Amino acid sequence: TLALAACGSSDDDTGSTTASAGGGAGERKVTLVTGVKGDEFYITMACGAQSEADRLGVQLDVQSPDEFDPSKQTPIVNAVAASKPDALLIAPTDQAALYAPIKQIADAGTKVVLVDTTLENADVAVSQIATDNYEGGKAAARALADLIGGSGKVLLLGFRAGVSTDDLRSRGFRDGAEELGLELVGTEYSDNKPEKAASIVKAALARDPELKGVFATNSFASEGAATGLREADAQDKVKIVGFDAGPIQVEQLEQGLVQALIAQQSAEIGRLGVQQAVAALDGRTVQERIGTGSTTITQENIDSPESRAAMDKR
Ligand code: T6T
Repeated sequence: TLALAACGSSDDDTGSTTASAGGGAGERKVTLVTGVKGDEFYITMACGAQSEADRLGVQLDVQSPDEFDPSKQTPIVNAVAASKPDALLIAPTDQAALYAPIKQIADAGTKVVLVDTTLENADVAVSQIATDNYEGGKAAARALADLIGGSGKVLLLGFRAGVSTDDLRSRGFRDGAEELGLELVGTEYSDNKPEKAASIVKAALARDPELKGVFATNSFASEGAATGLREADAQDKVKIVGFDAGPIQVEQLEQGLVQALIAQQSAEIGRLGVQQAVAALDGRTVQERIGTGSTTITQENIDSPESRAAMDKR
């Protein structure tokens, strides 16, 4: 499968050659629906899911919308429902809008595991696995406070309101900023587009030349924020803390365009998702909620084994 082709060498030595190596008609089918195509966080998450699927002998199919948008993800969920997989792993792109389509597939007997993002009402899922995003947002506030010397004006740059990860990271950041005495000048959304993130940051800086820091809540927001500051020639004045550690972000950290990254355990979320789905299918005990941690990566610890392991793969 595509997902496996992108997964690098870590599990190549198992000799596994995708689902076709598995059993015949009786083999269980698991579908993973990610938030968006081409996003290294989800690519890495899918690799973790694939290695666990190989280990447990289940078939994994990965599907991704072209944009991070509930109106693009919903038809995919509906098409997956028609194929009646045994289990669905999904990262809902909206806390409310994806409820009905996911409920429909759950009611038809597919076991649902929410990975990365969640729903306002998660009663349709047997398990939810996600980074502790609220804590991640607080960690971002601490990192930014350190970088700007403890006080000053900061901008919160989200990617999409109504997505659980963004909402929780933002809440954690706001609470952390308040506790630490940072002055939040505003919250804006980049629609998961680096270009939009870049122009938001340039406009914010033009409005407020005193701006000292930006927290960008995901990889695309962070990538664009860094580009925007470089274009405004303001990379020395304004510090950026970004969520995620994709290849472009790591490069920007190395170049000093971004000062800290809050990295997730992307592959682990995928691995645990398949593990919990198979436990549910086997009638074994399932963990309703699993929180995974985050790692703050800076130039200082960028080469540590822990930081390297937390980076997403292309
Ligand atoms: O930050 C991740 C993910 O956790 C979030 O839900 C959506 O954006 C990413 O995929 C990064 O691009």
